[in-house]
Amino acid sequence: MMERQLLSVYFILGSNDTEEDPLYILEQALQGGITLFQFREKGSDALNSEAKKQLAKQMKKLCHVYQVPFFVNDDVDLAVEIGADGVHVGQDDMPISEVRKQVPKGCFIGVSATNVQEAVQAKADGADYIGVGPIYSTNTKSDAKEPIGTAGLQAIREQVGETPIVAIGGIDLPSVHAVMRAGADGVSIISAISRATNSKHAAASFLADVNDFHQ
Ligand code: TZP
Ligand code: MG
Repeated sequence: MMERQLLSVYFILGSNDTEEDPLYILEQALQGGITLFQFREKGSDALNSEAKKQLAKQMKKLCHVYQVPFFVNDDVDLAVEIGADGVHVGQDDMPISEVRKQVPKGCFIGVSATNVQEAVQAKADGADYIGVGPIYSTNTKSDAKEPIGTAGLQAIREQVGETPIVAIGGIDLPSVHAVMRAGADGVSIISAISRATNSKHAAASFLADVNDFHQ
């Protein structure tokens, strides 16, 4: 498991999630106070091999300047190669037992879940945290499942006990309180930070709203 405070504002970014330089957007988000970062490089014109690795290494370095953990989505080999702090896998990616064999001790493993069954299985398999969603509809993930709403999130929370949960999918500032009330430990966000007019301000606002709830 992981310290649940790290999930408070879990920012995800790939080069297709912004019109700007992704490193600039990441630094803005770090200055605003994100608590964890995941590099998720997706889409038809996503970076590959060396270019992807170079961007990942720069992002990791930047995160560590701000003492924020750096995670990689899907690509376990990349995560191992560049020494990421964690890796996040979906239901169609490498099974967690296999991921555990490949990553060094202490590397966090997160798993996505859309329903109670997947979440209970992820917990049984030893996930350090579960990414639950999509909570709301989103344009960011082309193959996103049907939104489960806060009721779906609450049902999962009731079945997984203390396992850390971060909620994902269509989350904006006004939805933070509902998501936290339903049992999330934090919010995972792409577009509401990456495409904000001011990403630093957006990240800071999410942090303030999540912290409000923690108190
Ligand atoms: N997994 C479920 S929804 C989603 C992912 C990666 C996209 C979240 O992006 P946004 O822009 O915060 O809705
Ligand atoms: Mg995946």
